[in-house]
Amino acid sequence: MPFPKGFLWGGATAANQYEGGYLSGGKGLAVADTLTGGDGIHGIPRKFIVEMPDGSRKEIFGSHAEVPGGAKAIVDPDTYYPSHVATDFYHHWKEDIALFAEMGMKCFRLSINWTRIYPNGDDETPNEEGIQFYINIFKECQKYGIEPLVTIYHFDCPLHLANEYDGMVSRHTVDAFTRYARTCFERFKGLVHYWLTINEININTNFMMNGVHDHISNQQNAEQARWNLFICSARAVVIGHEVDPTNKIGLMIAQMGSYPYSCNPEDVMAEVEGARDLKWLYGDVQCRGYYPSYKVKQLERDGIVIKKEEGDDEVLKEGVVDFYSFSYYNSFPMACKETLDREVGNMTDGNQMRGLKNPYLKASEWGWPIDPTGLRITLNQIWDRYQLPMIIVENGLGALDTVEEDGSINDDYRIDYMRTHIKAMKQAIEIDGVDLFGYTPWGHIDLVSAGTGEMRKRYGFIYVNMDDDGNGDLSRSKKKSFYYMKKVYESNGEDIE
Ligand code: BGP
Repeated sequence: MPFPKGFLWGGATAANQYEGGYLSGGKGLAVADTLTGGDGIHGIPRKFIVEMPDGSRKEIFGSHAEVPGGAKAIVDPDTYYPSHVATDFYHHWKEDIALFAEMGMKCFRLSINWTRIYPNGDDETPNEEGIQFYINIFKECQKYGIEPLVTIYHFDCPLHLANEYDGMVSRHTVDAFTRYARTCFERFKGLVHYWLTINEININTNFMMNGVHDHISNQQNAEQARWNLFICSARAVVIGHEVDPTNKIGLMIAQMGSYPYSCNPEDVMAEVEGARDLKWLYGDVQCRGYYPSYKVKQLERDGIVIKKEEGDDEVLKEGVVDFYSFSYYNSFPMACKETLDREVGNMTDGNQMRGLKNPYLKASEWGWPIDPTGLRITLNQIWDRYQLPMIIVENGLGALDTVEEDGSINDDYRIDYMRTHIKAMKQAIEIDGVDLFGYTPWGHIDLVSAGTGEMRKRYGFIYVNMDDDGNGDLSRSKKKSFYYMKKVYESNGEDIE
């Protein structure tokens, strides 16, 4: 039996894309509440509407776009924001958790909405209604024997901290996060045992995720925010262990697979350097507790001096994680400048970034390369580097679904995607001996896309009737993949055909 007993089969969501109820129950505004929808297939990006220091208004396109210093993102009353209702877990949590149990889920990954607990991010006391909302959810999970896996911070920087404090650039935000994390550990003690500190910490130093202004033009800002994020994560680990030593606390990285574009040594070296910047740095720091030599050297070369506070280096050491979690959707070839200049027209999309096309791979409707073997390679690379238990906390296919006249949704393309990726996991356990303890595919119930703000880019095994313009009664129905996943989960991964 390749999958160990007690393997955490599940599904994954994030509050800013799933919960809705954006001002209900005392919740405050997050940056995510100021991002409009886009159209990924036709290349129309999401946008922010901001107020500039001189009082003028500006539209800023692209979820990773640079927001200039002093600009404040706003909610415009005449604009539609998909996250405000999202797929309304806020009002459907009981029904949804019952469906998760029916699908055989053993684990439910969700994130706590920082602004539901602290509406401005830095309030003195937490919002009790927000805390109760999550307690109810965890108790409901308990009823079905579903283990919650909680991300403390998933792309929902409080708007107040972004607009007034430049988000994660500021120590004020780090301290506010620390208080927030402590509240989560203390108030949800005994109900939650598995935690992730910061979602996709490796793609996080921008306005959308962290309220950082000028993150492209001001490298000092970006590097300071990166350091501050590491401090936040490490402090959370330390506090989580102090509050309950049985807590298991992990990092979370967008683990893009990467290959050298060719056997040209220059392409190979480009991959070594590119992969360090993109992903390994974040594991190296959070698993080992210090900045690796290649990062120290780069900062020296670039003349960046990070502002540290007393105790920072120690907390980084103490706050190393218990396990390694990651999202995996696609891989990209990496290449040296000469190759890149030659191949410049040969790019495609992927999770949170674009990259060179790989001629050996097919792609999703959104252009994301599909690479199950890359998942096996990735599991091996992480295991070789850190020897820590691993869990895949996001993976899946964003696709256009068709509802047939009889209401059925025959998503065989999604089933194929799941089957090939689960097979790769199976091989990594059975043949390579990696320590993998769970799998929570992304958006197992339809939710709003982070990259494009679309609803029609669906990942779910459970369909939610809601479209890109906010039309739909939010009713839930089971896709063909629901039954496939149920079979896989109930057989503990034995039956994947
Ligand atoms: C990851 C995020 C998720 C999720 C997923 C799918 O980067 O952690 O929040 O959204 O990607 O991406 P998208 O929604 O852009 O299709």
